[in-house]
Amino acid sequence: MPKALITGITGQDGSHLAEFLLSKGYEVLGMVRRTSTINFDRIRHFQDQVTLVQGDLLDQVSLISILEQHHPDEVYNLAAQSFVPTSWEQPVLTGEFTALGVTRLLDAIRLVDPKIRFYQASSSEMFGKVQAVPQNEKTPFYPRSPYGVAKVYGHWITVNYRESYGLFACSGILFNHEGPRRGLEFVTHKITNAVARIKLGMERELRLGNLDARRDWGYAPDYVRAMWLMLQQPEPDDYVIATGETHSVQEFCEEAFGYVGLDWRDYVVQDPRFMRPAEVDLLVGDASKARAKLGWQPTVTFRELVRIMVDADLEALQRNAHVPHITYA
Ligand code: NAP
Ligand code: F7E
Repeated sequence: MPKALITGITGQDGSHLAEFLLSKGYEVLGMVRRTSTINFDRIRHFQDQVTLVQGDLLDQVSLISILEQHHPDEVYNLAAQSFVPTSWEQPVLTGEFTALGVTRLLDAIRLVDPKIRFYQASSSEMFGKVQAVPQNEKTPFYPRSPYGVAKVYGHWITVNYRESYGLFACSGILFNHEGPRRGLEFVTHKITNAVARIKLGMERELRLGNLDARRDWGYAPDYVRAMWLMLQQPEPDDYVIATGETHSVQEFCEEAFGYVGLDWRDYVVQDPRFMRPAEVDLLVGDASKARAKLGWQPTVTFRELVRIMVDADLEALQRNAHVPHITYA
């Protein structure tokens, strides 16, 4: 039975990847950091099928100990400070987690077992102020936030450890991917949650920032499948994972409000609080390499994604599930 370690298992992607690997017959280890309150909402339904181990990307010894004690065959590094606005407020911490954390983990692998296959969660935010449209593996990076800068470091250190030490290390350059488990502060879930609340009479408006920003939004379960496919190839490599379609935040609003019979213009208010110091205006990925080499393609359209998220939010609110309000920008 192959064994995989997932850092960031409590996050959106970590929870989907764990379920995917369990369905493939893997033994799954999930690294979690110590918190005063348990935050296992996304993994509770399969928690008894995985082994949770304590560790932190800030603490190199914890990473080495986990590898020495559990001997995984594959390591998926999904842990990061992943919210772009927070990276301006906490740029040094973002660099520690999202950039140097990758080196700590790669070095632990190099020291303990260089045969381990490694996946790094790189991001379309690395393209930032895009130098070509659409973006592929050869497009130069121009990050626009401390988060994007940290991810560029994580990408290149992954490539560097592959070239320096021969590690089987892959960087997946994933464009935005969403679903009902997305954090509520990200724009898609913020919108679908507000649509559900407004539809149910629990809220009257939705305050957003830049409505013109365009993103290539896919469905998270499709994207974790691509991570696994990368580690099953004969050679390590880097891949763009994207739908190839781009939509604006406004179009997302139109689709989500329209689905429940509302006009977004009656509810959406633009609020400068949610504008960013530097914006990524347009992302659209070219995943032809992943299609050709991994046989990967998305299965959920933009319209289906919006509907899946609105339905899930309506359902959760109607059964009185605890759906928290967003408390920060
Ligand atoms: P997410 O929901 O924010 O999850 C992040 C995970 O990282 C959480 O489990 C979090 O643990 C953990 N974490 C944060 N700091 C840590 C530390 N110092 N030590 C150990 N664990 C730590 O993010 P996601 O959307 O699943 O994304 C997964 C990865 O893909 C991230 O690296 C993200 O930057 C990258 N990415 C995401 C997208 C996307 O569209 N979703 C696209 C491209 C790349 P807690 O639960 O304890 O906070
Ligand atoms: O913003 C605009 C905002 O926060 C998308 C992370 O997973 O994907 C994600 O980063 C767009 C931006 O995601 C609001 O200005 C308008 O242009 O949902 P987001 P992101 O910044 O694209 C990449 C690939 C990652 O790697 C990241 O980890 O929406 N926008 N109004 C807003 N965004 C937010 N959050 N809130 C608003 O009110």
